[in-house]
Amino acid sequence: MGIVNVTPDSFSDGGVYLDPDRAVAAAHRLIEEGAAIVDVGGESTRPGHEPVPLDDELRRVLPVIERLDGVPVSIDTSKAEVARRALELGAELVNDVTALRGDAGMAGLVATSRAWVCLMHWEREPAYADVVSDVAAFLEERLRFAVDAGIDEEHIVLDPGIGFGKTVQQNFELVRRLPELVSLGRPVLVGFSRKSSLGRILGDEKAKTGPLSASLAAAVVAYERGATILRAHDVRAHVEALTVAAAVSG
Ligand code: HH2
Repeated sequence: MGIVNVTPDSFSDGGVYLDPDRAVAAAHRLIEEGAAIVDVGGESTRPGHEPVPLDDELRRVLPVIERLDGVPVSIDTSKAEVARRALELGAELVNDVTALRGDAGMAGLVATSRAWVCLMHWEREPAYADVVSDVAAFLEERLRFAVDAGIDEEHIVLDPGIGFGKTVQQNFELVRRLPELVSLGRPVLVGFSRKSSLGRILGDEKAKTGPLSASLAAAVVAYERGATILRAHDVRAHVEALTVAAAVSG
């Protein structure tokens, strides 16, 4: 999953794709580089981000998605109205970092439109007994909620939410013990690309991002431990690394 953030403030590519022409070109480039789907987002979720009003988010993402005919698109939003308009324009997956808790209309929308949905773990004030068991229990509960709301279980993807309310060690533990999340029976998405834990484990305690080399290491290990979808900014390098990892693992 290639990332196109149509935002001024995303943690690693803020402002780069705010212009629709550049965002559309980036989406096409990511597909050429081997992405299976492009995740278009109009609101940053980085720590301390500014909430984006509905109209601004629509103004950012719709002109981009409108011009992505033929490109598989995922819409990164927690607002049902943004998701609805994106789905009308052909988006296939709703990437909701609130796991259907941010907007009461989201679950029904996904159910009736028969879209795919990614449910991500994010607790704002976490008190983990065991981070992996707690994330697994959360995802299992959200999975049940989504199915009860009429969403086809076969259309649901789960995500531990790397970097969302977790320490550096907890982020790595989630990937180390990924099989415990894979055992919930749905495809697992991992988004470690450029995240600050990568820079911090390399010795910069104040890092806001991590380098490509570290992103690739995390993606390869996540893949080996059962991740199905890797969310990444640098698609060509990820496709190359994962192709080799797949060849080595046979
Ligand atoms: N991470 C980010 C945003 N959306 N969605 C899922 N499902 N999983 C993730 O790990 C995830 C996500 C944060 O990364 P990015 O989009 O690069 O930054 P920002 O939120 O600052 O726009």
